[in-house]
Amino acid sequence: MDRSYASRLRRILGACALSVLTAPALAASLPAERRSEPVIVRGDQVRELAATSTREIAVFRFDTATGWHPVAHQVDERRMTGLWPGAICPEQCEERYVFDGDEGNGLDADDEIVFMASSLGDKASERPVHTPAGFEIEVSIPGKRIAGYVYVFAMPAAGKPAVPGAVSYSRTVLDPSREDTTITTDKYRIHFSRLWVLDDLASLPGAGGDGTDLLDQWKGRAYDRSLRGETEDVVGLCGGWSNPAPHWGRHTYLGHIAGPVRAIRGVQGACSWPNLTRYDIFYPDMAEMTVNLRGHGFPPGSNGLWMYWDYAKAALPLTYYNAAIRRGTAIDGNNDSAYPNGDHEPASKTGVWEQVVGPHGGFAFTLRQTKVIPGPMKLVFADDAAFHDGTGSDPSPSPGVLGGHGIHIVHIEDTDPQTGGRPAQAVLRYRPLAAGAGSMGDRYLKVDADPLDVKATRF
Ligand SMILES: [Ca+2]
Ligand SMILES: [Ca+2]
Ligand SMILES: [Ca+2]
Ligand SMILES: [Ca+2]
Repeated sequence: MDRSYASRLRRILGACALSVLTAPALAASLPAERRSEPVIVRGDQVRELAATSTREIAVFRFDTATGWHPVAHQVDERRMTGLWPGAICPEQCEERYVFDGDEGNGLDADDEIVFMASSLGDKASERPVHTPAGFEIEVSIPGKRIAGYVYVFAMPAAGKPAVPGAVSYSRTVLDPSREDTTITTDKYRIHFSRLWVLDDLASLPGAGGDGTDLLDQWKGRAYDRSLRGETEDVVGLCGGWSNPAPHWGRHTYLGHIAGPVRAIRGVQGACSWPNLTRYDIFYPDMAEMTVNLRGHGFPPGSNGLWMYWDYAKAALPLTYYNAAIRRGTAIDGNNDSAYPNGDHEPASKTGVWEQVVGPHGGFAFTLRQTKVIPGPMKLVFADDAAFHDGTGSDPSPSPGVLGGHGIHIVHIEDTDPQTGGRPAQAVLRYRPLAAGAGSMGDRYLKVDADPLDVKATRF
């Protein structure tokens, strides 16, 4: 595309730039839990744009009253990547985000154009003047007639209007095992102090919280919840600080992407599971952790794996809810006789929700098995200030567990393709809640299990 086209387009669109933050009418009629959903258009849905530079992909919405408006979006490239040296694709590979800049082939089949459902606008009848053919993206709630639209065109990067970002990702490496990484949107704040250690979780005023750190630390365990097991502190080093166990030692920060609508962080390896990958994606209203479980089995009797959240004493009072305890149980460091320390309901293969909320705000959690985990999984809970699980610092001076909720994979078959296993995948989403929020878990789980339909047609 030539320069005169770029300048014409800038003139046409320039007047719209100020209205970027105005909520479009149709998106406003979506339920709140739908407005905060990401919409992902894969490259193979817009084939005629193949090989277009990702910088030249532009997304607009049309408003019947006010015309065309640019939409905050980003294009994240992905490529098939071997899980270990010499791996043969596709069985021994995964579609991985390109963290090192440019894939070098423009938009291709597995790349993702992403924007938020809150950006959806009206249906347009014709393209903006001078704009070559692109795509109409129709987004609808499954089973409902309501639909919203955006339009994707190729245009010179110089002609694209700037749209402010909504996610900040800042990472400083302190030493080989420690980092100082903060993710902030106007709705929440998250902090990582190690590859696997998430130790700050706050609902911010944009979501109706007050910014208090609700969390002591997220806990990830193998074999035992106590220090006898491997903890999230050392999972990136396997065998402890002095024994990085080179044959197990592929624990790698794959990199990150920080764009206007999402930040993505990739990690590979967790102790004796070098082929596991974890991707954390941070959207303006929601964080999403995808774990591709690939590792040796944990046989019956091995005690399996745990992942749970442990809260901060300074954030109390908090109340914990799930589908089995809808009235909630107080998090106060004393086990509720009706919901004692240990394993509880089996975690449904189709998805579970949990929620923690108090006067400082809270979070709703959903967990789905997107590739079924070959082994029994239960909800686990511990609200026991005297139960020492070995990591974290709260309640001080002797760290116990406050409202520790999450999952226990009691045992699991081999999931490592390097040894013939079939990989499993779990997706955890967590969303900030307002102080004193009512139960949102059911609604969010429905949204996650039944995402928006995305249809692309030539326009
Ligand atoms: Ca690609
Ligand atoms: Ca590409
Ligand atoms: Ca903390
Ligand atoms: Ca604790």
